[in-house]
Amino acid sequence: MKQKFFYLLVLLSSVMASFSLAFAKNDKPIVLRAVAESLIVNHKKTMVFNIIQENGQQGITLTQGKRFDVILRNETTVPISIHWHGLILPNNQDGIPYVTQLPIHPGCSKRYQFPLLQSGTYWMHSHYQFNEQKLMAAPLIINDSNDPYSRYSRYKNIVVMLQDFSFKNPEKIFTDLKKSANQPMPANMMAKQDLNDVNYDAYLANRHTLENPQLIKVTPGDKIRLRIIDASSATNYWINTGELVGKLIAVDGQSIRPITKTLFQIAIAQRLDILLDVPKHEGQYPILAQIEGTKKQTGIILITPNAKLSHVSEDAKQTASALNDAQEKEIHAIQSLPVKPITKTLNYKLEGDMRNYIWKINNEIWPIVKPLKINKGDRVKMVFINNTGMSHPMHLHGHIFQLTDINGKSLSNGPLHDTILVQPHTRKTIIFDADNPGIWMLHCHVLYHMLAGMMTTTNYVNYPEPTFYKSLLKGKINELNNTYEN
Ligand SMILES: [Cu+2]
Repeated sequence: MKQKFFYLLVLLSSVMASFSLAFAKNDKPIVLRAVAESLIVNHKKTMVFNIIQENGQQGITLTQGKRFDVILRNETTVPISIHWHGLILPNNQDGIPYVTQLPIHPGCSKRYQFPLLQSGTYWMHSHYQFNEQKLMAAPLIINDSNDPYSRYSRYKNIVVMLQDFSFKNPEKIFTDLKKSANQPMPANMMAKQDLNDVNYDAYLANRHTLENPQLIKVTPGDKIRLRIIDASSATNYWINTGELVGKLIAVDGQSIRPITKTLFQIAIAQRLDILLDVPKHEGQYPILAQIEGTKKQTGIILITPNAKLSHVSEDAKQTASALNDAQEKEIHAIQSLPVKPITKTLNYKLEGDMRNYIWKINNEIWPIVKPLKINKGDRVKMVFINNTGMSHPMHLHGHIFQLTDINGKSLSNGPLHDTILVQPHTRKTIIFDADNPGIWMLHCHVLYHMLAGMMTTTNYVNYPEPTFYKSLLKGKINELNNTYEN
């Protein structure tokens, strides 16, 4: 009897121990390390940034409905501030220096916690100065157990992160842009659309060029879900799936009515989820990304076990055109925003002063701005009017919006996005519901345009403004230097 009781006790305590272990495991935050590491590009060794877990894995894969619980550690020698791009989250978790938090000092860390409301392909990148150009970015994937194309199914998930790379220091790229903008432009150049500001040394797909591409082993007959992320600082691409016909099923993490073809457009900061069927025979299948307005391309290579690898050139046969609105007109959201009257209209004029390489929104240069305001509960209409000769990938934080109108032509069931490319001399209208109070960044995702002033915030009425944000808007930037999270 006594012995039985003892065994029962042992059993009970072991059950309780395993319960608490399971709990502890569940509760444990994921550590993300912002690090500097070496990378070989064009046969040259260079230092870049990365965001990795303790096991070395780049970025994170999470599950919808679970909590985002991350301890971000700055193991670099520069201040950082990481933004979780495309996520609907509480404003103070958004990772924006001097707006939602202070930068994280080298050697310091900060914990981020919030429920994961979405699923799909997202990413993270530093929002601090030039960090992003030095590759401080990583994938952020959220799986959904109900998604028929998720990792819970027979689909093999392959993330392809596209980045532009220069050996030149990004601060130098920026000052050179300002200098060259001052030079008079030849008359024949004036009329042309301006596509690429920066002449990069390399274009990377998962940190490889096509000269030494990432080879991804696949089996004949495999079903693939590509998750393509344009994590470039200033480059838009044409995605070419080549021999394999792609089925575009989601854009910016939002499901769409599938579109089947081999050529897709991706603008800076956007994501495309594309399904592919690997043929039932051996072969190599390059997935290419060609830079708009050039012949240059990058990409990864899917290869079956017994296929012979043949070299894919970094130069395409033909120059790619500029991205256009054809894909946007073709995409239909699976779930549109519910019909509701507009209660607030905000106009954002995108302007540039090319002579001084200054980029503006409503004639304001960040951070000296007077943000437009919305009320919680508003159905907001935002109109982007691009009066410049360059396209601007406009990103609104903390919300998903629907594209409803291009140049006065309305779209039915237009695509949902967190970032849209506004073409030169084009007007695009988006709508969203103001259901997430905060001070939300609204900016061009071309890093150099953003740093040259093309950034503002859209503020909810009565949302408390942090002291550092108020100082920033007053231009008291010197007071903010050397203030960090602690
Ligand atoms: Cu721009």
